[in-house]
Amino acid sequence: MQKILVARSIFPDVIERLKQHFEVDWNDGDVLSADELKRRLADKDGALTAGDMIGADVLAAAPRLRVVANMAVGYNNFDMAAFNAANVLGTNTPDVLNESTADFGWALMMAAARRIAESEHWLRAGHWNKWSYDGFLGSDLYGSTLGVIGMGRIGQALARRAQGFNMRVVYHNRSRVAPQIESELNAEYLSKEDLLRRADHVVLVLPYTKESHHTIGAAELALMKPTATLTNIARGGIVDDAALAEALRDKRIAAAGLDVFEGEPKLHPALLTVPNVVLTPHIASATETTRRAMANLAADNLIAGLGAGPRAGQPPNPINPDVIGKART
Ligand code: 8YV
Repeated sequence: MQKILVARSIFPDVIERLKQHFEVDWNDGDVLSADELKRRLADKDGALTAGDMIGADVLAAAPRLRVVANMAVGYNNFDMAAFNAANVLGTNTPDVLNESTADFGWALMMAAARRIAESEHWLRAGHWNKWSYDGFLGSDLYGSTLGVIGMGRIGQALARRAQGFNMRVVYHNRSRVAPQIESELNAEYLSKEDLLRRADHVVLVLPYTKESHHTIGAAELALMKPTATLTNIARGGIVDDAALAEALRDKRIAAAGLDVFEGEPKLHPALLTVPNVVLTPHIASATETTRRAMANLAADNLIAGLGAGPRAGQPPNPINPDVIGKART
């Protein structure tokens, strides 16, 4: 029987599914250190990960490893050049999380714009003793301009919701989306700089790569309106968190909503000192239905990638399909 490592705690029934095909080594505890990950992968044919860093060193320590299934759509934790060099297949879990993640982007954006977390903290601290006309004034979403940076599947799901709020949609992406999608979403393509100048609410939904590192830094924040909000549901590192904390402290933008952080689960300490930011622990895809769908899709990918189950050899979401069928090097 082939051996796999499930590197993270996941739904026990998904582990049971995997056990029908593989000998399963399940890490149901704390996140494995790099050394422990290498040690546990040394005799494995496959792995199921969720954000664990898999680089050339890990692949070298795991000479039998042929498939790594990430329970995430983003796979910046995989060094794909190393995967390709070693003929290791990487897979991800796109689509099943689009709507939940788009819903959450709206929740964060609305919480930031309408100061929901900030006012709740104030209330809980016992400060509320009278209604006041200017208490926690925020900015409107209805009728305003939404700026989406990263118009992929989640960006499009987010933009679609803007129609109910009578918002103009402007977007920036590596390349323009098809004219039909632009007209369906009523979305106008802009340069990043023009988008930042025009949008009332900016949401980041782009993948993290070397190129997208610090897409939003001090220079970009300076272009935004002082009444604008910034929401990051993409990846830590896309925003320069130190620069953002400063901009929030100096009220150069009104508020932010952040679900992801550079170096998470650690946060830049300055973010914890500014009130006008809503902070959540990377939960944009976290609904019962969606996380189950992601876990099962990751399992489907691993099972098929390792040549088992009804789709043997044809995993649904290969990131680097060219390596399928090639001998591990
Ligand atoms: C994951 C995510 O839950 O899919 C992604 O890219 O950011 C989340 O949905 C998280 O990355 C853990 O793998």
